[in-house]
Amino acid sequence: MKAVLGTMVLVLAAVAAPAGAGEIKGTVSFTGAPPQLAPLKVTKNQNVCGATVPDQSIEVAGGHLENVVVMVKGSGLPKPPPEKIVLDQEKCHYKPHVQATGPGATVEIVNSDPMLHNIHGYLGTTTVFNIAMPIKGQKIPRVLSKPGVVHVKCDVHEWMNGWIVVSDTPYAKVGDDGSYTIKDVPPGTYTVTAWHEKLGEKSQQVTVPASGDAAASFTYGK
Ligand SMILES: [Cu+2]
Repeated sequence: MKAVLGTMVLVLAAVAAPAGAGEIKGTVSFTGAPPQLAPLKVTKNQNVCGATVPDQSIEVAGGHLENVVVMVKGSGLPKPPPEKIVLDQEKCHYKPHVQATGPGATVEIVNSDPMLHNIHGYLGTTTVFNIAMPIKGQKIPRVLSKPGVVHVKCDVHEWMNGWIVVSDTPYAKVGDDGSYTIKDVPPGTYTVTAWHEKLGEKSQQVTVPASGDAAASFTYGK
């Protein structure tokens, strides 16, 4: 009886934790003085949006570079599950400025402003959505079927910029503290790539051991 119970426990343990799946963890830092970006001038609908909006194209806080997405690339990786994300248009900027998801995800596009935004998403030069949203509180879903970096712009307010990174391999958006964790990576050697809208991509190889985790940190700036 004891032997049978022992076998059952082993089987349950194997189901609960996929064999040897590890995590890739690290930080994304910025060395040197962060660039001082002038705020962007609002030339339309100032009554709602104010005179300027912050330039979010390079944001550094506490030595960490914000708005970075880290992806693992290589063979044998699990596909990220489709999920639902939200992209809000509020006071003439996109919230969040950068987000990441997997292919098949539904993005619910929201207009929180009492005037027209025309949200236009590009994958390279291809339009993936192009929607006029004149009504406050309007919500329109769109499916992001293809992997790649979707650049979101507004045809009414040319200073508005946002990004949705659609990754068909495991990914993580770097948190406010500059750290990230990519979970459930099977043992193997992969390329880990950090993406930033303006400062570009940085890659390195990592090996996730048969048991345990791997580390990959990135430094931008000087
Ligand atoms: Cu707009």
